Amino acid sequence: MSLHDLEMKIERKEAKLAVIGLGYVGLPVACKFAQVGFDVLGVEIQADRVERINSGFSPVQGKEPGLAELLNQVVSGGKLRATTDYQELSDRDAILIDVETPVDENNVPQYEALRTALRTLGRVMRQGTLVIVESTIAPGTMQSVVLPLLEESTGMKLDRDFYLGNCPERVMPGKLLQNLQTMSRVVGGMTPETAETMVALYQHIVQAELDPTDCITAEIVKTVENAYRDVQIAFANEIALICEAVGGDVWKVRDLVNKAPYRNMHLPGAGVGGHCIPKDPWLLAQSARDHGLSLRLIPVAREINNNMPLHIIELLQIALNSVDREICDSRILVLGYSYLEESDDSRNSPSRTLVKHLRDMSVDVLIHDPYIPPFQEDVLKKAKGCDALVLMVRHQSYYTLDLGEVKKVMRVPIFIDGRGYFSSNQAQASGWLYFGVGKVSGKSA
Ligand code: SAJ
Repeated sequence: MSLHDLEMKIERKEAKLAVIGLGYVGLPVACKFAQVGFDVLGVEIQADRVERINSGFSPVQGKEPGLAELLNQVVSGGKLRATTDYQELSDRDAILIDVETPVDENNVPQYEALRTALRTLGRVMRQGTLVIVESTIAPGTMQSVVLPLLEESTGMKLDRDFYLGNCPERVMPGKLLQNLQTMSRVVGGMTPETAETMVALYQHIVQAELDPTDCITAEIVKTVENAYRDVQIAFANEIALICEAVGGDVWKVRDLVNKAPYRNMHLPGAGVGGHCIPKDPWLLAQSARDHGLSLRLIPVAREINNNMPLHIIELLQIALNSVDREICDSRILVLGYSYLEESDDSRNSPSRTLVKHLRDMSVDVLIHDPYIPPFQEDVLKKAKGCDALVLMVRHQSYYTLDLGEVKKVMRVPIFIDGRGYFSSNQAQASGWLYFGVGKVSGKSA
């Protein structure tokens, strides 16, 4: 099929679509295309997820407004079906790939899932198919990994027998469907004509700007937008450390700095978690390394942010020593285990790092998190006999805590504030020994 014929089928919503990888990105996009009337096949290796989806239930945990209802609607309407069998891809016209692209402990990108998906797809893909990689990949990966693998596994030639593009996603847990519809997207095609056909596809579900470009630009934009955020957060964290040292309050400083035009100082805090921000800067750095360029700013920003959970431990040690207690003899309650407020997603969360290090120091650590089942028991109960509360995530429910009541059950009323939870005068009035990231520490409240 020619690209023009494919574009006509897409415009008439007659094109048969597939999404490989039904995770937090693939599932919402499969549902959205099904909702507007496309026949969508979801291919997923986890049989239990396939079964759950075909029963009309969303496997995505956490608060995702509208997703469960939409999934049930499109599955029962026969527009979305999930399978583990790649063979079923043989009648598909356009195939989106949304598999994980993690980095290993040395921050080297791991493309096993992507390679497997491409090889398996290549064995069954028919002539004239459009393949779109939505996963976040290091700049240059489309040319150096995706294209060769597809040509090798299909025996076909790009732009003669199949078409290829890269359209990175911009979703955020808690707003998956909303972001999908309202965020602009970079649409990278291996040729301008392919990019235009991709725009014709995405405009069925995206109500924001679609920016056609080439693949290398799409790959760079995606990794840069997250590296930008990581560097900005690292800057805020370094200013927090300066404020602690010289006696300032970083939250007050940040508010006033951001009154200056063109300033946007991010939020300092207990660290940077999730599956995007800690990873994507390394994808960018890998491409630079592949071209003999060793970066400085981006890796240092990663180091600063990765160090923040350890800085929380430093604050804890200062606080405990100020009341002649040793950290190894203490009991600590960590408030918040997910990587982000109002989420149950704890991937790469700063709290994971904090808890591991504290337990390695023989500290007795308890965890509370309103969204993560093992940790949902009442804070007042968990705080009993503790020597410190460490706030790591700004879950809304922590604002309703009666800290006066909590203080009564503590052995020592130390509050380590990792997220600017208290304003300074609140700390003074509430009777806690308060130490906060970016604040003058040790003020007995
Ligand atoms: N964080 C800070 N300071 C900040 C902002 C975030 O310490 O100023 C921490 C958070 O506590 C969290 C981590 O960084 O641990 C990541 O937070 P995030 O708000 O960036 O949330 P993510 O990881 O879900 O980021 C995603 C990204 N979206 C995509 O990759 C498509 C990111 O580019 C978006 O900016 C972000 O969602 C968003 O806010 O939409």
